[in-house]
Amino acid sequence: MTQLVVGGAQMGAIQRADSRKAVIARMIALMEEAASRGVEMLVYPELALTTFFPRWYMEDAAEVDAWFEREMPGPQTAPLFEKARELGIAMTFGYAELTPEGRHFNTSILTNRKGEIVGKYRKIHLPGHVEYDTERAFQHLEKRYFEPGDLGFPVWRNEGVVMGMAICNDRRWPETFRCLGLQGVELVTIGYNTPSVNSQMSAEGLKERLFHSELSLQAGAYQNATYVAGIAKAGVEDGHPLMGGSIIVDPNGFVIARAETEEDELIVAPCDFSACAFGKSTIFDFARHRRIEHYGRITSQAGMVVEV
Ligand code: CDT
Repeated sequence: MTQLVVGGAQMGAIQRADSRKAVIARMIALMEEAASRGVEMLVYPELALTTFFPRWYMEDAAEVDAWFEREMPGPQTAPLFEKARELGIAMTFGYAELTPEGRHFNTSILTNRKGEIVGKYRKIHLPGHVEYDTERAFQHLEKRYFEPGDLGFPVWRNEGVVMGMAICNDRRWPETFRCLGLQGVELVTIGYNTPSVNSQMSAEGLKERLFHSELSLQAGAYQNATYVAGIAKAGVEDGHPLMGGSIIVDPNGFVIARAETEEDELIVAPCDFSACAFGKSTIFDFARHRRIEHYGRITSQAGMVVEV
């Protein structure tokens, strides 16, 4: 029976002018608070080291690459790893990854309690668009700056728990959770940067966006009998609001910890991973109940086809 105290380190706004050093200092402060509250596994948001730069249209490759990390840990992030090692806290956080081959990914890594990287995930469901879109209230250029992840949806046994990662928009896709669920996942970590309003439909505001996020995270947890930690970068970044709403969800789909602010805020939940076994062996015993002979469309067809 494995138990871990899971923490969610929601982060408030990071302005375009903020340095990596200042951001890492905030992450370390959250980690120290987490240690004081007994946290053993700490989840930070997507693109945790910088502002959500895909809202800015850029043409200059050097300007774009300045938002990316060429090594992990690198000189700027090493203090975070050292602190994690010192405190014995496993962690996951997101960052923009530039590979030695010049490839760009929206990435998250997972470490153990010794500060060693044990897993890497590259975001698969990239939202947004490639070119400047005059029809939108603001830009969301993830498809311009990143290529879709090439690592699939792996899991790792980390500190005795089967863990998997997803990033932001991935949480809206049941395929994400099911790919992890089919590998016995017990903790799905998901960092996000979600604008508080829809750039293409002003009627969809904060209330609706928070609802959609919770709906997706709770459904993913329940339908795969797994804990889920969905952790925001929130607050107003250079005039652009990002929603909070970080939650930790149990394998029955209930929210067991919730952030109340749009600032740097720690949420904590003791998790007993033996609680995943009941759902996995009964209503969501995939081996007994899935009917894969009828699921061909899921992998053979991307877009909707109306034939009637
Ligand atoms: N970062 C990220 O993936 N954000 C998206 C915004 C969707 S609207 C383009 C999200 O799913 O929250």
